[in-house]
Amino acid sequence: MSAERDLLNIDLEDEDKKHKMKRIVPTPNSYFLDVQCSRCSMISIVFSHSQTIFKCPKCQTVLARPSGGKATISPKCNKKTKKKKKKLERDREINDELDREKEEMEQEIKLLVLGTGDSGKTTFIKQIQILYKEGFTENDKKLYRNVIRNNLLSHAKILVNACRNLDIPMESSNEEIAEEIIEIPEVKNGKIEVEQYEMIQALWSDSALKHAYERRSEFQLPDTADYYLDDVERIMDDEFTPNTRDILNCRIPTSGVRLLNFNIDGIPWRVVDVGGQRSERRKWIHQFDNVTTLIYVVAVSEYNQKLYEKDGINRLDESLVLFTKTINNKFFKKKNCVILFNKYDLFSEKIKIQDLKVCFPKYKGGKNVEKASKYIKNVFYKAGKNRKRRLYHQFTVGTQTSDIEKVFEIVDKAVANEIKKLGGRL
Ligand SMILES: Nc1nc2c(ncn2[C@@H]2O[C@H](COP(=O)(O)OP(=O)(O)OP(=O)(O)O)[C@@H](O)[C@H]2O)c(=O)[nH]1
Ligand SMILES: [Mg+2]
Repeated sequence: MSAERDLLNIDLEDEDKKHKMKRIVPTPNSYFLDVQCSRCSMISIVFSHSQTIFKCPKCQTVLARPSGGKATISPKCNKKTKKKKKKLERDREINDELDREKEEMEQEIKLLVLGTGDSGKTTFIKQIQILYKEGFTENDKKLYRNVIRNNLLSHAKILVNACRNLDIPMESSNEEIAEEIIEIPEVKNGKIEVEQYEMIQALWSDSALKHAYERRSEFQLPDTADYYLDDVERIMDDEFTPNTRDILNCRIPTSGVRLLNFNIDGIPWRVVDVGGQRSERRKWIHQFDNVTTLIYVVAVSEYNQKLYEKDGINRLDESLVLFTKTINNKFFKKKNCVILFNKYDLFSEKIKIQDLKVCFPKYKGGKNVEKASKYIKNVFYKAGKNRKRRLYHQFTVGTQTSDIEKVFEIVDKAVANEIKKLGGRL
């Protein structure tokens, strides 16, 4: 008699169809569950009706105890539902991603650029964009065109107001124009009417505005105002596209934090730009981790100017106080720092007319560029000196690319020294 089925060679697929899935333990209704340890957070699989004490394999905390029926899960040890488990997995993935990013960041050279508002930090970053990246895109240029045209309008308004506040009379024919200019709101798409440009031109050729411009240390006017006011015709042209110099001279106060990644000889660098005005400085702390070298920008030409944010405070004084506080912060106590004594072009012109004594009463070098520069350098070095780090410096004109190229030779030295201090690792 032939067997209907070959019991020695069962067809598993066939067999599967005949039997329903059976519970391993038919009763009671038991299952496995994930339990998170309250001490070390490790998750273990626990049998719901465990008949022995179940301990966390990592830290030996008791996770579950037998109770005759369903095991009792220890208080504070969380049972993980499917939903919670998914969330946990997601959190773990995010954490892994963050760890990976952190590891990458630890392998790159990070420069943090600090300094008071208007000192030239963003200009330094723009120069990196020119030197180590592809410069400015068409989109950047469009954006800057709008900003430059609005800047032009706002410079004219500031000067008109200054004439009024400083009692400098304008030509009578310009009084009416001045009235109109003040009323023009900020333009959205950079489109200023031809008549409005002509009004700006007429006002700028008035000796009153030039006189107010000479007295600009008594009010707030961007340093590059004359650069644009001298070139109204080109800027008003429909075809106007800003060139590199126009963009370097353009002023947009930074709000928040801006990062720029670039490569030098295959090594990744990251430079961090922050806003320097008082209200921006509380955001700085979030950038203090993993800094390789600090770049501190001081506008030396500000020695006779007052702070934009608070009247009565000398800008160079503010920069020195901020430098002292920052460099002695626990994050930077052992970090090398490169100080850029910026706006040297404006400084060397100004010092011929106004003594550095207005800012440093003890200074005795007179209206001498070299002596005044050396004095400022010494004051900053004295504030930042300690045996655990090196200070480097350079007098710069931030808008000149060749100056910033030289700065990078110094930054290179500071970074190399930092890496050496850390035994070759970042
Ligand atoms: N004449 C002259 N102008 C400079 C120099 N460096 C920067 N500027 C100009 O100074 C203005 C301010 O420069 P920014 O780089 O925007 O200053 P910042 O430090 O980033 O300012 P915040 O973003 O407000 O902190 C811009 O109009 C620049 O073109 C310099 O060395 N000489
Ligand atoms: Mg800026």
